[in-house]
Amino acid sequence: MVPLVRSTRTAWTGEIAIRSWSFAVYPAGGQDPPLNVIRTRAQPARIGLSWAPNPFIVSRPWCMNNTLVIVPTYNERENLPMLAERLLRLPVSVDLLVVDDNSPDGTGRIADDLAARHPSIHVLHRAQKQGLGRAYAAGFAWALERDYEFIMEMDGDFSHNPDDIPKFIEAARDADLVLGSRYCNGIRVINWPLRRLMLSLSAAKYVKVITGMPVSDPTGGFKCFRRHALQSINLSAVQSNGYSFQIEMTHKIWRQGMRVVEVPIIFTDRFQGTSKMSRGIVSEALFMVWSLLFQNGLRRHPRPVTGQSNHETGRTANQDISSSLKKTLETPPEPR
Ligand SMILES: Nc1nc2c(ncn2[C@@H]2O[C@H](COP(=O)(O)OP(=O)(O)OP(=O)(O)O)[C@@H](O)[C@H]2O)c(=O)[nH]1
Ligand SMILES: [Mg+2]
Repeated sequence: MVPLVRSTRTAWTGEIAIRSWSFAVYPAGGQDPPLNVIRTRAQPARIGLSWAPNPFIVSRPWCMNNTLVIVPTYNERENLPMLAERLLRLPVSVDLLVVDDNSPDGTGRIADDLAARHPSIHVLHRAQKQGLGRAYAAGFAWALERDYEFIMEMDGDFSHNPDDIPKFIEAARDADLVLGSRYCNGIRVINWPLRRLMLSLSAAKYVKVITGMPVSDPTGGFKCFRRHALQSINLSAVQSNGYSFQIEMTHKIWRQGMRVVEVPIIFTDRFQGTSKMSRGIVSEALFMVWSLLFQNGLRRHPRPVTGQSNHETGRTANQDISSSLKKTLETPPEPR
C-alpha cells in the first residue's frame, strides 16, 4: 500500500477511483512518482480532479466515504489539526466528524477552518459541555442520518493511534462491533500512572464479573460500530456519559447476541492538553454496571432477539434518527 500523498509541496492532484482501486496523479517535475496507486476498499466509486492547497490532503468532493471517525473535542486545540492531518493521510479514506462542545480554547473554530478546507471533515457544534456520552450520541445520530457503514469512535488527544484505523475496518467486515483493547494478550498502556492503570484494570474486571460480558477492555473509547449495530440502539435512551457510556453501548450490542470482537491497541496517555477525568465519571460507572445487569433480566449472557435478524432489529429500534438527534441536542447539560 502506498500513501495517497507523500509530497510536502503544494500540488495539483487528480484522483480516479473505480470500485476498490484509487489512482492519484501528480504533476510532472515533483518528487512523487507520476502515478500512485492505493487500495481504498472502504470507498464507493468516484472520479474527479481537485486542487489540494495542503500537500498532505487530497480533497474528495464527489462522494463521501463509508467510514466516519467521530472525535469529540473539548479544549483540544493543540491536538486537532495534527489529528485531522493524520486521518486524512491514512491508506483508507475516512470522513472525520468533530463534535465540539463550545470549547473555550477555540477548538470549534479550528475545526471549522479544517472543514472549510477539506470536504471530508465535518463539525457538529453544541452549545455547551454536556459530556462525552452525549457528544457521541449526537455524532452517531449524525452518522445514521447519512450513509456511513463503519462508524468509529476515537479520542482527540492521540491516546488512540490513527494508524490503527484500517485494522478496525478490516475486523468490522466480519463483526457488529470492534473494540480496541489495551488488555487482550497483555497490557499495552504508555505513560499512565500506576493508580490510573489499576483503576482501569479493576473497572474491566468489575464489568466482567457483574455483567458477564467477555471483553477485556470495556471502558475503552476506540471502537468501530457497524451501521446496523448502532441502529439497534435507541440513542436517546442511553443514560451514561463518562466511561460508563462505553460500557453501556457495548453491553447493549452484546446482549442482543451481536458479534463483538477485540483488536489489540496501544494506548498512550495524552501528551498535551488537559485531562477531563473526574471522580463523578468513576462513580457513574460503578452504578451503571448494575443497571445493565437488570436491563438484561439479571442474565450474564446475551439474549438474542428472536424471529428477526440483527439488521431488522436495528431498523425497528432506532427508526427516527432525526428525532433522536433532536432530543440529544436538547437534553440539558450534565455536570461532569
Ligand atoms: N464534545 C465533548 N468532548 C469531550 C468532553 N469530555 C471529553 N471530551 C473529549 O473526549 C475525548 C476523550 O476524552 P477522555 O479521554 O475521556 O478525557 P481526557 O481528557 O482525554 O482524559 P484522560 O482520561 O486523562 O485521557 C477527548 O478528545 C476529549 O477532548 C465533552 O464533554 N464534550
Ligand atoms: Mg484521553
